Amino acid sequence: MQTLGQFIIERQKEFPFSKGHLSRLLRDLGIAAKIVNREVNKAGLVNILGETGGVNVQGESVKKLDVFANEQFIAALSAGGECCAVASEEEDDIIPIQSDVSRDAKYVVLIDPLDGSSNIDVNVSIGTIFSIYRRISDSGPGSREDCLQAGRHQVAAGYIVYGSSTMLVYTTGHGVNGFTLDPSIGEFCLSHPNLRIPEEGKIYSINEGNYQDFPEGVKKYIKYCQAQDPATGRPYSSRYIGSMVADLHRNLIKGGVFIYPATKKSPNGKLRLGYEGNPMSFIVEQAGGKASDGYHRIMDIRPTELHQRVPIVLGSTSMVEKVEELIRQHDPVASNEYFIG
Ligand code: P6P
Repeated sequence: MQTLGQFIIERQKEFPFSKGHLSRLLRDLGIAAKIVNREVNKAGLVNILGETGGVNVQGESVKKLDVFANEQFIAALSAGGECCAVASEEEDDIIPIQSDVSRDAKYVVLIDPLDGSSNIDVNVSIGTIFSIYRRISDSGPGSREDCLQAGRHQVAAGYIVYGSSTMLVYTTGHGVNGFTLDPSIGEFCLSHPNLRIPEEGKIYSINEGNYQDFPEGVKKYIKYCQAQDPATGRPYSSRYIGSMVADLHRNLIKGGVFIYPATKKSPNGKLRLGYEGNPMSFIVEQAGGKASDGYHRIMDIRPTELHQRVPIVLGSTSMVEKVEELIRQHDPVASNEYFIG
């Protein structure tokens, strides 16, 4: 069984000019993930359930584990010496990192430390999502510009899903690999080498409670999924956990499409481009799937704001293309315009 550390070092050879900086950064994230996992697994037993009473930049009530996870990942990245700035869902602005150890840091990390936190108190899977870019600024602490790059410039992306088992899934642009935490040795071990998402799927994931607020094309797609057509395996199954990492991980393994569309109330949807849309798109594309906002490839969108929202359609290619076809047919003009390219 190969551990995450052994795998990272072995794969480092794919980057002939690599000096090991990205490898160390990925290992730093893996260490923080193990610490967060320990607390998530005992959340019901210690006083870290419930809310801090605080509200984060998204205006969402902050759960104590959110705060803990945010602190752990920022601490690991600050101490590791490979990261010059962090942009976190839990922080209004970027966290520049300047210390003796990070003087030559080459990377910035965008992170959702604990996604799906509304599920913490009901014991439903939650997750961490991260996205890594090479800095574009010269030196010193990282800048906002370093953190506002189009998703196609990511050098790595991944997620940790704290579920029936804890898994770390990541890509560096050479395919997707999954590692399962073996608590008996405290190591992430390679369990899902070269993950590929099925071209076809029979699962659609969307919060149908918002149906009345969806664009016409999305409504048509939901009805398409529900139609009786044995030749195409319909009706599909509706599976929606309300935790993006868990929903995406299931669809990555089994095939399916995850949709969080624009709505009348939220013309840019709910999910964030920097630390949800882009990293999950990188993983899905590297696994052979597709990721768009219904009109544009998500990873071609050039961000203008750290916490910018983006509509999301991602998963099995043929399913994403069906959603895009119906959206373009019934909603020919995007309700939002982005900087593309
Ligand atoms: P809704 C969790 O709060 C989250 O950010 C994602 O993990 C999840 O996919 C989505 O929001 C769920 O949103 O509006 O369906 O509850």
